[in-house]
Amino acid sequence: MVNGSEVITIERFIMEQERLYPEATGELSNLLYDLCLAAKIISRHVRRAGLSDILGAAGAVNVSGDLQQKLDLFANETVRNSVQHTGRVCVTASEEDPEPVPVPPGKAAGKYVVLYDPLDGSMNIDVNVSIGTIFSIHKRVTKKNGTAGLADCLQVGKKQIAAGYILYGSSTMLVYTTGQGVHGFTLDPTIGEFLLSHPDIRTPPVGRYYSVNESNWNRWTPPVQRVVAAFKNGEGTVQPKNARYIGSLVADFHRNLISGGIFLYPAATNYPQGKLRLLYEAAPLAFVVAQAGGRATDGCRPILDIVPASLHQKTPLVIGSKDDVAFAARILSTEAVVGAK
Ligand code: P6P
Repeated sequence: MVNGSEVITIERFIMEQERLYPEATGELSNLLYDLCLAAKIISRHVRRAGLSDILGAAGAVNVSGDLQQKLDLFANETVRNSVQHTGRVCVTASEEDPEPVPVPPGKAAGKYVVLYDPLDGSMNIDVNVSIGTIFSIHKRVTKKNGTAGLADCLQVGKKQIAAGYILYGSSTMLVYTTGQGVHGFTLDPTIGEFLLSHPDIRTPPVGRYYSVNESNWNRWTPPVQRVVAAFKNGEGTVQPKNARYIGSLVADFHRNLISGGIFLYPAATNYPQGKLRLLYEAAPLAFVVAQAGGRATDGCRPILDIVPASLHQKTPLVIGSKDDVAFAARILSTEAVVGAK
């Protein structure tokens, strides 16, 4: 119950948001519902992962070299099947597919593009740690009578129409933005509805937590080491923070979004471009965090300003409470320039 008085379903909330735009056709609203359906289906299977033959590795790796899990592939197909038959989408692209997937011949191609990570953190599935789905929605840029493809996917983050994630945690939550704030919905499995539980999420300017895999310490540059040490021990006006790192981006991001915190996956000698993907991990979360009052950079540049050159392009990521991200950028920008001389 929200405010102890009424239940607001995601359907009602999306409709009320749509009414703010008289020119809205309802296609984006319906696309968001399609993603809700995918979220419910994936959630059902994630919740039963230990009871059905859907655990474990699928025996292949994706284009980024990540070992694909059976649930990865199930989630990948579920999202695509939920959006590609509706005439609202022209092309999808996923972490699990090497190339963009246009809607099948004979199917109406709509004006939206869906980029997604179907099940981020999937190595945590077998040990029952929270995992998530991340999605990014753009408008088609190629001509309607052509075939949609890569050009429709390689769009700068600040042009996103909507973005969000589903967190399969202690409860299943869907959090999204269309540029009008960030709103969180919790799935009530007894009625199969996402109910508004976190209206207008705002993230504190200074975080309680810092989230980073410190086993990479010796693989980082000295400026990165200084930033992490500052969050650990304090530096100047930066107070020491609690360390929290689950190793599942959506779970770490969501905790920090609600409580305040900073997540870092910097470049390292083993990940010279960073580990996380720009188009369907960093950019959608950067849109969400910006709408909640936070920030996201690659250490120096705003994530939302980075023009992608390839579909599975990786980027270093520093994301969360705006003052903490700004502190990191001051050090990483200055010392990066010094280092470059
Ligand atoms: P590491 C999961 O594999 C993932 O893509 C993100 O969900 C997570 O934040 C990161 O990688 C964890 O990487 O190198 O710390 O195990």
